[in-house]
Amino acid sequence: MTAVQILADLGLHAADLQKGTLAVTSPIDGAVIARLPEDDAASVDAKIARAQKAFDSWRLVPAPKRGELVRLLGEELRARKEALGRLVTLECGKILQEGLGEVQEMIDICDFAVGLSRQLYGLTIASERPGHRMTETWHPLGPVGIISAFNFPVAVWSWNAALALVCGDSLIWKPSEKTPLTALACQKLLARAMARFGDAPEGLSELLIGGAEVGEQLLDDPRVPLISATGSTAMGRAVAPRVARRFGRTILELGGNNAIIVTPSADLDMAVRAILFGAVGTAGQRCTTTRRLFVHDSVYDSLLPRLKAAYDKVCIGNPLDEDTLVGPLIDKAAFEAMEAALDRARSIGGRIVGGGRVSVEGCDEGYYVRPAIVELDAPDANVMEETFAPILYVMRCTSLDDAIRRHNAVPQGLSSAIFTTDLREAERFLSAAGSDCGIANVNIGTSGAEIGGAFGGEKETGGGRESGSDAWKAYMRRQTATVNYSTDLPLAQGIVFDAP
Ligand code: UN1
Repeated sequence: MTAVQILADLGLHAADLQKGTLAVTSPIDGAVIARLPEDDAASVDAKIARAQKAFDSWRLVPAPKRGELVRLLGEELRARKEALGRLVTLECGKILQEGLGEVQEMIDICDFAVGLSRQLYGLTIASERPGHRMTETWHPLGPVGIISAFNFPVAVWSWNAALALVCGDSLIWKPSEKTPLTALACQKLLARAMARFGDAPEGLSELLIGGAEVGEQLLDDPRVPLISATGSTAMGRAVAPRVARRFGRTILELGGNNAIIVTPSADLDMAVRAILFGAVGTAGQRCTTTRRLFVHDSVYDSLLPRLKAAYDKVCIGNPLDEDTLVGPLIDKAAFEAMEAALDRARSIGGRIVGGGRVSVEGCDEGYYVRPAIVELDAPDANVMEETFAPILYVMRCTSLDDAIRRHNAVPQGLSSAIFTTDLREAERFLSAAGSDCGIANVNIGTSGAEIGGAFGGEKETGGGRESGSDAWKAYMRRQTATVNYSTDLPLAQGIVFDAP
C-alpha cells in the first residue's frame, strides 16, 4: 500500500493535503508527506462555538443511543484497521504491529464505551429526613478538549472520545503537530459513523490543527470545562495552572519513569522478554516504557548477559518491514536527547552498551538508534528524569525493601512491575507500602496496559485516569438531588427555623 492509497482508503485525498503551512514529516525517512492548513484564532473560536452548540443537543440524546454512534465508530475502525494502522506507522514511526495494536485498542475502547452507555449509574442515598429521597446523578459535562501526543496519535484520542461521546459531551481535538494526519483520518471515520447514525449534531467533533498557540486558546476558553492532555511533565506544568485559573478541570497523562524489579525467585525467561518489550518497544517512546530495572544481586549476573543477548538480536529498521522490532525515533531532537542522556550516564560512570545512530537503507533522514543498556553500579544509583528514547538503566539491589524504596524515589508515578514467584513479595509490591504508581503489575512488564483498567499515574505523571474502570466519571458532572415527597419541611442537621 502506498501512502496515497492508505490516505484514500481513509477518505483523505493526497492532493488536498498539500495546500497548507504545517509540514508533516514521516520519521521513517524524513519525507514530507503532507502540508496542512492551520487553524487561526478565529477558526478555533468558531470551532469551539460549534462544539458547544452540538453539546447542547447531544446531551439530550439518551445515553444508549449515544452508544450506538460509538458502536458505528467501532465498525468503521474494524473495517479500516489496516489502513489506519499503516498511517500510524507512516506518521509516527512505530512498527506496523504496534500501529495495528493501537487501532485495536481503539476498537476495544469503543466496545467498552458501548456497554458503558447503558451503565452510567448514579446512586440512591439514604436521606436523614423522613419522606425524602436523595440521589446522585451523572450529567453530560460540556465540550471536552483533547490534547494528544505523537506517540499514541490515535488510541489516546479514542480513550477520551469514546467515553466523552457516550457521556454526552462534544469533542475538540488538538493532536500533536507531529501527527495531524492520523487525526484527520480519525475525524473522517467518525464523520462516516455520524452519517450512518443519522442525526448526530454538526460540530460534535472538531479538530484543531496547529501549534502551541492553538492549544493555548483551547486551554483558556471557559466554554471547555475539561481538558484531557497527554504529553510531557513540562507540558502538564504549563497546562494545569492555566486551566485551573478559570476553574476548568484537567485529566493529565504526563511523563513516566517506569521500573521493573527482578527478585531472586523471578522466572528469568519471562523477565527477559518483558523487559525487552517494555524497554525497546515503540523505540522507547511510550509513557509506559520500562526505563529502570532493579535486579537483585543474586540474579544480576545471570539476567544481564541474557538481556544483552536479546538486545543483540533486535532488528532495527523500517517500521513497515515485518521483521523490524525497533523503528525510528520521532525526530532529530529525540535523537539528540538520547545522546545527551547517554553522555550524562557516561559522565557518572555508567557502563553502556548500545546507543548511537543506525543507518537504514533508503531512510537516511530517519533517526534510527541502537537501544541502550546503561549499568549504574553505585549502591544507591537511580535516574530521576524521563528521556523519551530506548535507554534502560540497570541497577543492583540488595533486598525488596531497597528496590521498592528506590523504585518510588522518583518524581513520576505511572507504571511499575515486579518479576517474582514469591507470593509474599508480589503482595508487598502491590500493598499500600509497595509501588506508588497508578499501574502495578506482577510478572507482566510496564507497558501495554489493557483498556479495561483505569490508565494513569501519580505524582508528576499528573494524577489523571482515562480509559476503563470508572474513568468515565471525569467526563460528567455530578448532581446530588434531594426530593421531599412529604408535607413537612424538616431541615437537615435537625435545625429548627420556624417563623414565630
Ligand atoms: C502512552 O504511552 O501514552 O500501556 C500510552 C500502554 C498503552 C498506552 C500507552 N496501552 O503502553
